[in-house]
Amino acid sequence: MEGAYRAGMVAVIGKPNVGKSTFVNAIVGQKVSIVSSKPQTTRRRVLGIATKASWQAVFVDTPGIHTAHNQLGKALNQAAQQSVSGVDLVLVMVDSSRMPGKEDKDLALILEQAGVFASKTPVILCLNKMDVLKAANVERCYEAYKELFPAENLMMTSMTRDENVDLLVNMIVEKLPEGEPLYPEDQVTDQSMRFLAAELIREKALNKTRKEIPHAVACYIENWEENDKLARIEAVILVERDSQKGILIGKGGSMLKAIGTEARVEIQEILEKKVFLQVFVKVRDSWRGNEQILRELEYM
Ligand SMILES: Nc1nc2c(ncn2[C@@H]2O[C@H](COP(=O)(O)OP(=O)(O)OP(=O)(O)O)[C@@H](O)[C@H]2O)c(=O)[nH]1
Ligand SMILES: [Mg+2]
Repeated sequence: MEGAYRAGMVAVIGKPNVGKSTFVNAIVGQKVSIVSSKPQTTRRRVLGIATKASWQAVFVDTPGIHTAHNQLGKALNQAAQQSVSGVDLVLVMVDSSRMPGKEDKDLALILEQAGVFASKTPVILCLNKMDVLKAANVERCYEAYKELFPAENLMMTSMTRDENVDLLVNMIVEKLPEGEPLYPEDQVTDQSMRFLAAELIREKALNKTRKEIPHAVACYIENWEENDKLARIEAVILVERDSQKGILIGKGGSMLKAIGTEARVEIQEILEKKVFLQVFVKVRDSWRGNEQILRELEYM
């Protein structure tokens, strides 16, 4: 006999760059939230919906919690903190390849203040990136994180090597409440195709740039025309300085072309039709400190 159907909301929370979005995409089976090696990749709450024969888990991917230096950073932290309330389970993810530092301690405090460990909502601590954790440090690291985040359930994983991810999923599913699916079975996210397309362009830009540039990049869709056979999309990459614009455009436009080509291929796959994508670069001084622009970008 099969058990009852389980369905629930799971907040995925942690510092930037620990692998939260990588996990959510892996479970959903599709890229719903962009991933990069740069911290603060995720900039708003993104739902990733995984539906199976006997359960549905609605993951709330969140921006990494960090020490905020501007309006954008504050908005990111706020979006993440708000997402721990009203869920059925909280998954706290850490980077197990490093010993906990100040940002981990700050995060632990934030979660404690939000009542995460004291509430009835189950908490799972996921120690990710075990593939880069030195064998000699395993025990020390494990104990240090366990002490900092007093979760009743622990799992060490490697998302990139697909190690223990299935065990983590089992652990999650058995804690979900019994109930009907919350979303239609073919829905994988709450993000619009427009937003996802802009995010994919930003992802390519993040992966090709270094230092301060990834943080200074935003992306939005300026125009979108679509029929049965094709989509014509005009997108804008926003930066804060002329020098950043120069880097994003590249020699003879080569960088922008590469970003556009890579993004177009992925957008085409999702839309299942031909895509004409034009990307422009615009400079808006200090947009990260500008509430109006943050709202227009839907980061607030
Ligand atoms: N070595 C290793 N790298 C990983 C693992 N999981 C994720 N990564 C990498 O870590 C980087 C960050 O991954 P993301 O999924 O974007 O991290 P995030 O926690 O969503 O980051 P923010 O959105 O900035 O909060 C990417 O380069 C991933 O490929 C893992 O298990 N091992
Ligand atoms: Mg992310």
